Amino acid sequence: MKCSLFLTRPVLAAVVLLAPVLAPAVAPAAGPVRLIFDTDMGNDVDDALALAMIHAFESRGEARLLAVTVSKDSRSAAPFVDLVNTFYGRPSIPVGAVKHGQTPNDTPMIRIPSERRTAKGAFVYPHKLTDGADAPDAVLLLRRTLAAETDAAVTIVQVGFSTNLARLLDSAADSASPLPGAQLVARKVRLLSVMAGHFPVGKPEFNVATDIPSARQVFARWPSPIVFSGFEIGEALRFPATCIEHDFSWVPDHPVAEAYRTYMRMPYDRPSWDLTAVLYAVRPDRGYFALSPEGHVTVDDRGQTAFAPASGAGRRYLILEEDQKARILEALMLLASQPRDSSPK
Ligand SMILES: [Ca+2]
Repeated sequence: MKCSLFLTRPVLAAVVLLAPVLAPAVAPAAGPVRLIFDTDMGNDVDDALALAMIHAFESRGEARLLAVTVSKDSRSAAPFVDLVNTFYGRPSIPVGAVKHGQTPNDTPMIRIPSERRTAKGAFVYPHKLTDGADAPDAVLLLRRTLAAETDAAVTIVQVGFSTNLARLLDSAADSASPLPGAQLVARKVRLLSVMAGHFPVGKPEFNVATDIPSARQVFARWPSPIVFSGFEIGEALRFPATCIEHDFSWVPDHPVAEAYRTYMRMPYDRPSWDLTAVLYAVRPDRGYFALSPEGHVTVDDRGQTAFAPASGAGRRYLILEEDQKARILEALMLLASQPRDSSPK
């Protein structure tokens, strides 16, 4: 029996609207994906693995990391980002930091690698930025970076709270650009790939719940398409401790492996939340994930997200198919542990 024969037209329309979509949310970029990485580095270790992945993509000519902005208001977060960038041979990537932001604590996974020194007193992981308070304001760096790019060139990956991007939307014209923030974003950003929320329904998620007003603002007002990697995606893709123990040993001291070993007692398999947002941002057309139809994403008073299908609304969430899990996890492991360029730029 062909059930569809018995569906009335409105029901049929609803079925079509809710069917997963395989086409990317935006056309893939020509050339390397021009990335800004906005991270709450230090609250969990997946941010560090995600940054390592971005460097692998840059080494492969698939991405260009324009800037990193930190949404965790911590003295060691920006220095840790700077030392990872330096470790991969790219010490001049600008790093900005939130002012008066959320989670103002230093955690061992960012503090210890930032402070550790050799017997002769040098940093084990060299870096110039030694205090997050000395980093430029994240919103100013976002405005400068976007202003310098061509139209619709930039993909932003947000894997922490929405504090910086909400402030960017509200920013006024300045010496970086005559455009107010929302117009600057509308002109320069092609896609926002975020790790946030829980879809289609779930519990309040940390990145949203930590700064609910900013999440609401970005999810409602952001002018470009947004693709969400919800809690359930990374939760279903556990990054194996064996990868940390074996695949990062091409160098005696690896800052990301050290952060992983410091974050929790080894061995443990941490969810790959932030890594999935990077993977989609750089390879949206490789069939790793299916996409939900378009809709609106709203946030309740506890930080729980809700999705309401609506054609043209410009927000979608990733859908993980069971038969893609092993393939995605292998890609995440290979990219995150990829040795740095032998001839760094
Ligand atoms: Ca994060």
